[in-house]
Amino acid sequence: MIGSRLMAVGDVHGQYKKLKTLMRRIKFDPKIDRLIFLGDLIDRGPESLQCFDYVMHLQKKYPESVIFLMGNHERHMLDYYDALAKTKDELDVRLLNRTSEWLMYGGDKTLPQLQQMGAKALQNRLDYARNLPLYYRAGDFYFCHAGVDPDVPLEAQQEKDLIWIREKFYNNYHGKETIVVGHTPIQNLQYMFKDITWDMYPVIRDNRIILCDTGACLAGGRLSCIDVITKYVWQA
Ligand SMILES: [Mn+2]
Repeated sequence: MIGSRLMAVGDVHGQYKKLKTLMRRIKFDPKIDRLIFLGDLIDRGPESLQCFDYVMHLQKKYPESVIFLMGNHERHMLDYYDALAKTKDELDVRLLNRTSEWLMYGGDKTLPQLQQMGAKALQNRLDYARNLPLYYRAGDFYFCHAGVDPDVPLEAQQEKDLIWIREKFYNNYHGKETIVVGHTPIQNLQYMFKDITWDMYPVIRDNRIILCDTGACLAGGRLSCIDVITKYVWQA
């Protein structure tokens, strides 16, 4: 289709103003475009719930053209509430640790917002989050939050890798599909890889990886959207 775009948006992390500005700049047309949010709408930023709700509503309105992928922060939120629902005897160490981890890694910004909601509204959000897809495929493009295990075929990827993996994927992926991810801000990646300089733009690697998290929640960071076909970038 002429003029149609296949766009990915990096980690938003509660930056609602940037999200709204970005959406104005993209001029998303649900009739011809596809818009994939790579996960981590919540945590760290002040308006996590607004970001989550905005994308949830957009996705429900245009289920064919808007995709909201699970990030490790959405999973963290779900683990927190799963742990709360268990009795002390049922609680295993993993879930228990996840509750404190979530608050440490930015959930402390999201939790007060969720606590102010009615039980039904909260349940609504959690049910929606629980059903978020882990990946989205379009032709030779594969979108997920963090990356894939390079030793495993795309069809057999596990959730823990799709939402958590870092170095093993960046260093060893050599598949034929282009993998489009968020997860690690490019500000941090430049410490891992000498050949990456953070110039505020998404990074396209030689081994067919497109990194879209430009640290919207960090000082000087931006929220980025890239059309993976033309490589055109919009930012806020
Ligand atoms: Mn993130």
